[in-house]
Amino acid sequence: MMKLYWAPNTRSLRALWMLEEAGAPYERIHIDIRNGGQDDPHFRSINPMGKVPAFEDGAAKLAESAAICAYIAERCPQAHLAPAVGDPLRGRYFHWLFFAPGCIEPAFAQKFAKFELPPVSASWGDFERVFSVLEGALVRGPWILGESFSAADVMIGADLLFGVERFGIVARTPVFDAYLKRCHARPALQRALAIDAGGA
Ligand SMILES: N[C@@H](CCC(=O)N[C@@H](CS)C(=O)NCC(=O)O)C(=O)O
Repeated sequence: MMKLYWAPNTRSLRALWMLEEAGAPYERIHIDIRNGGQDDPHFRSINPMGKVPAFEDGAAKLAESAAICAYIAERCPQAHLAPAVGDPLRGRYFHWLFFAPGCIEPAFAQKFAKFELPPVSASWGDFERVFSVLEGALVRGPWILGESFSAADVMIGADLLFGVERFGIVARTPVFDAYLKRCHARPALQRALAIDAGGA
């Protein structure tokens, strides 16, 4: 059985949402990161970083939200959460899946910590570039790849949910609002948010 190591109101919402989309049975294990739960040796053996989400599937152990989402998409092909190997759309799928940790995360950090780097040398450019590029990619919709929802939407959607709705650091635009509305209409996200709100 797949096991998700998780804590409420954290980046593990992404993996939780993804598992709910996949529709396969999984066990959810709460790691109390606000009280040192991340120091548990078994948990550290899965993620030496001591961060949630982390994931176990038999002998497979991994962490990093985007990697977990990609793994689940392949583990549960019946849920069609990634373009098939050989489909040209798989290029853009990887592009946006990696854009979330590679560009959105550092853009958030830049905004919170208020630091400046030359956009030419910063790997994400800068905050404004990241969200204007993302908005441009979401104009067509309904999803980041067009018609098909994928693990990349879980990563992008969860980041916009935090950036726009919870932190208010990403400006609301009609494009982001419409995309988030479509995300919220998904029963899997509704279930994940309900679990998350229920706490441990
Ligand atoms: N790069 C990781 C980041 C995960 C992360 O930052 N998790 C935070 C909660 S949002 C955490 O577990 N913090 C506990 C700690 O660092 O001790 C991912 O994308 O999954």
